[in-house]
Amino acid sequence: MQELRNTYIAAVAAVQDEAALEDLRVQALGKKGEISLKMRELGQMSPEERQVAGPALNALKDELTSAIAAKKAALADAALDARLRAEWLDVSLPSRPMRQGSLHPVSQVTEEVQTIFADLGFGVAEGPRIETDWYNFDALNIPGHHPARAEMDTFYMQRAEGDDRPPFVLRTHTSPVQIRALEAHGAPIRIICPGGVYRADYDQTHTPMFHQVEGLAIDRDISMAQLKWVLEEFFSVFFGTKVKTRFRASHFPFTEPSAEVDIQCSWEGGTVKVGEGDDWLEVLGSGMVHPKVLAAGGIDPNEWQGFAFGMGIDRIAMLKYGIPDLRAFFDSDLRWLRHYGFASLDVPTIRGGLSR
Ligand code: 2U9
Repeated sequence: MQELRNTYIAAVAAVQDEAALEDLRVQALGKKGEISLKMRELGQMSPEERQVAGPALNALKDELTSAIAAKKAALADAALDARLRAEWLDVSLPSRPMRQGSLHPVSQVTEEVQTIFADLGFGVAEGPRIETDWYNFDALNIPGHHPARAEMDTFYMQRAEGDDRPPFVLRTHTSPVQIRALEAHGAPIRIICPGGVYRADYDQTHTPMFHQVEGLAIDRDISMAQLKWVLEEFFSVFFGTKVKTRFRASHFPFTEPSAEVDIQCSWEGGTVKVGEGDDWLEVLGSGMVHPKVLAAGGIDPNEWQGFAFGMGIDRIAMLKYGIPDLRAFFDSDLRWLRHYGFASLDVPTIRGGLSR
C-alpha cells in the first residue's frame, strides 16, 4: 500500500500537463484503475484484514484525489501565467495612425449653398437621376422637335427590343426635381435642388457628369427684382465679399423673360478674383418661370408666378477655392483630394452674416 502511494504521489508530482494528469487519474482511480481494483478485492478479505485494509485504501484514495486536484489547479495556474506572459501588451504604445478622409469640394460647396439658401427661406429638394423625357424636357417647355433637346447632348437609356415607349434619360439638369416638387407640394414654394446631372460632353471645361444647383421661388407676387436681390445676397455671402451682378437678356425655353447673370471680377496675373475689378464672369442662368412650365407642374399661372435660376456647383467651387481644372474633380486622385478636400467637421459657416 505504501509503495502504491509513493509511486502515484511521485507520478502526480512529475506530471507536466493536464492530459497526462488525467491519464494518471484514470490509471489509479478510474473504474478499472489500480486502486479501484484493490477496493474490489476488499470483498474477498476476512473481516479482520478488511478492517485494516479498508480505511487505509480509502485514505489512499482521498489523498490521491486531493493531490490530483491540487496538481490540476497548479497546472491551470501555470498555463494562465504562461499565457499572460506571452500575451503581454504595452498599453503605453501610441495608436496606429487613423486613415482620415476628406470632404470633396463639391460636397463642401453644396453644404455651403444649402446653408446660405436655408437662411433665405429655401428648402432642399432631391429627385431621381434617371428621368422620363416628360419630366426632363416636355414639362419644361422643351417639346420633341425643340433644338434644346439636341443641344443638351442627352444620354438615353436602352429600351427592350419592341418597346416603343420613349426612353428614360439621365437628367440633363435638376429642373425635373422642381416639377416633381410643384406636383407634390403646390404653391407657394421656395426650394433649391442640388445634384448631379449628365451631358455627353467632355473637354477642358465639361465633364459628362457635373453638379448643378437650381432654385425656384413661386408665390402670388414674386418679381425679377427679388430674383436679383436673392442672387446678389447669395454671391456676397458665398464669396465673403460684396459681389455686384449684371443681368443680360437671354433665352431659355423654361423662363420668360430670361437673363444670364454675370458676377463682378478682376483678372490679374492669370487669376480671377470675384467681388472686385471691372470684369464680368458668367455664372448663372435665370428668369421668370414660363406659364406653360407652371401649368405642367399643376400650378395655375393666372394665380402664381415666380423666378428660377440654375448654376454649376463645380464651377463656383473652382472660383471660390482656386481650383484650376474641372476634370480633376472626378479623377479620385488621393493627392488632389487631400489638397483640395475639407475636414469632415468643417461645418460651413456664414462669414459676416447676411446684410439684412
Ligand atoms: C422650373 C422652372 C424653371 C432653371 C434655370 C437656368 C436658367 C440655367 C444653367 C446654368 C449653368 C445650367 O449648370 S448650367 O449649365 N441653367 O441657365 N436654369 S433658369 O429654370 C427652371 C427650373 C425649374 C420648374
